[in-house]
Amino acid sequence: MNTQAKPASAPRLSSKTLSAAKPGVVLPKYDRSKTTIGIVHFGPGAFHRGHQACYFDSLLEKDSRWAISGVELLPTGLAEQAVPQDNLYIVAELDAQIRYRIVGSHTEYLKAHGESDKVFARLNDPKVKLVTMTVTEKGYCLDGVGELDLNHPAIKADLANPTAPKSLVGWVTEGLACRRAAGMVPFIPVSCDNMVMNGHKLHAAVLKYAKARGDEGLTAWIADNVTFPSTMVDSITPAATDELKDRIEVETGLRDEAPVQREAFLQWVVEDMLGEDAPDLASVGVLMVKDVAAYEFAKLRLLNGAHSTLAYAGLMRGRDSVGEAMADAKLSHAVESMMREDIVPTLHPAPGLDFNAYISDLLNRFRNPALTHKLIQIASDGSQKLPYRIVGSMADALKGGRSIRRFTISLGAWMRFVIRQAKADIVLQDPLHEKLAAVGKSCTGDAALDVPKFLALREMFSEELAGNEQFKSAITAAYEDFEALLD
Ligand code: CS2
Repeated sequence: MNTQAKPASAPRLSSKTLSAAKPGVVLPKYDRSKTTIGIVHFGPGAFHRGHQACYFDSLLEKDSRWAISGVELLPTGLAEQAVPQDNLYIVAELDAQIRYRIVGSHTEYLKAHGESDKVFARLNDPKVKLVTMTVTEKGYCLDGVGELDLNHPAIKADLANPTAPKSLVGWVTEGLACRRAAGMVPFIPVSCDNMVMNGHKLHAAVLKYAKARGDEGLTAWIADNVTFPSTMVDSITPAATDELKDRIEVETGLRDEAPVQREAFLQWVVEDMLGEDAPDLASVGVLMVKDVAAYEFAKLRLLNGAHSTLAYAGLMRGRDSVGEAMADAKLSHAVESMMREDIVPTLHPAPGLDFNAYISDLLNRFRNPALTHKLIQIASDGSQKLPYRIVGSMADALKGGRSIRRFTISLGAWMRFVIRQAKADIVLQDPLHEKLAAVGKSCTGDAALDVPKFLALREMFSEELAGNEQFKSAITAAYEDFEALLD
C-alpha cells in the first residue's frame, strides 16, 4: 500500500527525464538511438506492451536490430500519448514484489488510418522480419467455425479496395503482396492472440482472402513461401487506471500517461519456425517448441476458461474482481474442480507441462492481492472468447462421454449477464452486441423459449452441438439455475 504523498508534479516520462527516475526503477540498458526497427506490431495495446515488448526490451540489450514499430489499426489515443514520451512507458509489475520497468523497445507508433504510407514503408523494409499482432479474437474477422468471414463488413470493404486495407487480414495480405511485387522475401506474420492454433487460423484466413481477391499468383506465393507460427501468450494485464498513473508517479518520480500494469509472470511459447534470420527469442526466455498446440489448449482452457467462468458467475453473484470471485468459496471451489476434473481430461500432454502444478500456480495468480483485475474487463467479447475457452472443452467432453455439467456454469451465467445488460439498456462490449441485445431483450425467463435463441448463435455454437440433446438439456439447467451447479 502506498503511503507517500503525491508530489506536486513529477516530470513527464521521456528520454530527457529518465535521470529523474527513482532508484530501483529499471531503465532500458541499451542506446535506443542506435536501434533499428525489425518488428512491426499491429495492435500495440496494454497486453502487447506488457508482454511481448518486454521480451524485445531484453533482447535489445544484446541485439539492436529488434526495435518495434507499433501500428494502431483503429484510433486508441495511444499514439498521441506516446509521442511526448518518446514512445517510452512504464510497466508496473504488481506482485509479491513490486517492480517498475521503463520499456524502450517501441521506437515508433504509426496509425494505419492516416499514416498508411509509413506503415507500408515499414512492411516493405527488408530489416523487418516479423509482423506480430495482438488484435483480439474479433480482429481476425472469423466465422463460427474459425474461418475468415468473407461477408464481414471490414473484409468486404478491403476486398473492394485491397490496396488500402483496414482489417488485419487485409494489411497482412497487402503487405505480403508488396514484398512479392518487390521480389523480396516475405516477413513472418506472428499471431499473439488467445486463439487455439492462432497461426494456422491466420494462415488460412490470409489464403482465403488472397484467393477472394482473385489473385492466384499471390495465393500460391503465400502458400509456398510464408510461415505462420502459432504462439501461446500469457501474462495477466488488467487495464490501467488513473489511480495507477498517480501511484506510478509517486513511486517512480515520473508521470506516465500510458502505463501498463501486470503480474510478474510472463510466458511466450512460439512454434519453432522463425528461421535463421529471426530474433533470438529463446535467449530472452521464449520457449521455442515444435508443437505449440498443447500449450495453447492448456492456457486457453485452464486459465482463460476459468477466467470467463469467474467473470460471468462472479458478476452475477455481485463480485467485482477476480480476487473477489476467488474469495467466493463456492465459486472458486467449483472452478477449481472444473479445471482439475473436467478440463484436464480434454488436454494433450506436453513435455514439462504438469497440469496439476500448472493449475495450482494459476489459482495463486488469480489470488494475487497486489493486482485488481475487474471481472467486467474479462466479460467483454464473450461471443468471441467462450468458443475457445469453454465450448471446445465441452465438445471434447461430450465426445469422450464425460460430464459437461460444470462447464455450463459459465454459459448459464453468461446468458443471464447478457439478459441483465440488455434489459438495463447497457451496450455490451462485444462485436455481436446488437444481436445479443435483441436476444436478451426478448427473453422472458422461460428456458424452453429463451435458451434456443442463444443456441441459434452460429458464431458460437455449431449446428451439431446446438442440436445435441445432452448439450441442450445441460445448458437449459444452467440457464434455470447456474448457482445450483456450484454445490
Ligand atoms: C482475460 C485475459 O480479459 C480476458 O479475457 O482472460 O486477458 C487473460 O488475463 C490473459 O489471457 C492472461 O494471459
